[in-house]
Amino acid sequence: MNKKRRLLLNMLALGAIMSGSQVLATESKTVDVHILNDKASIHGIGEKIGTITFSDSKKGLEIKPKLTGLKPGPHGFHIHENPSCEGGEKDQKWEKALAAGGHLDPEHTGHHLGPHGKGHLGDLPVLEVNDKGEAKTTTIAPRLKLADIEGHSVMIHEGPDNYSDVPPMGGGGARIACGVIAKKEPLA
Ligand SMILES: [Cu+2]
Ligand SMILES: [Zn+2]
Repeated sequence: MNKKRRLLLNMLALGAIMSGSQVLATESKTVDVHILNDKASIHGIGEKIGTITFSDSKKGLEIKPKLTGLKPGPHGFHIHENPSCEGGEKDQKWEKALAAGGHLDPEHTGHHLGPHGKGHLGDLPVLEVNDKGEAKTTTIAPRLKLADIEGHSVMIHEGPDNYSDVPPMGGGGARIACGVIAKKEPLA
C-alpha cells in the first residue's frame, strides 16, 4: 500500500469514529409503527402508519410521534417488555401483539400507575390523536431514558388510559399498533 492510500484510509477511519460519537451525543431513536391485524397476515403485523422518535432530554424521555390512520381521542400508550409485535393464539383466540408481553416493569412493581407514578416503568403519557386521525403531539416520560426502552417494544391501545390498576392496565383495551425498539448496535 502506498503512503497516499494509507493516509486516505486513516482519514476515512477517523471520519467513521467521529460520526459514531455524534450518533451517541444526540441519543435519539426512530421506530417504525405498524397497524396490528387479525390473522390476516402470518404474524398479524400490518401496514406502517408512521414513526415515533424517542430522545433523551433534561426532563426525561421525549416522545415525538408522527402517525396517521388512528381513531381520534386518547389512546393507552406504553413500552412493553419484549422486542416483538407478533400476534399469537391464547385460549384459542388470536391476540394481537401477544409476543410483546406486558408493560415494561423491571422493578416488578405489578402496578399500572402512569408516567408520573411509581409503577410500571413503561407507562407513557397517553397518545393524543386529532380529528384527522394524526398523532403528532410531543410528550415527556420523566422516569425513562432511551437506554431503558431499547430492546423492548412500543404499543398503542384502542382505548384511553386512566393510569390506574382499575380497570386492569388503565382500561386501554386491545392492542392496535406496535413498533419494535431495536437494541443499540454495539460499536464495532
Ligand atoms: Cu400497552
Ligand atoms: Zn402499565
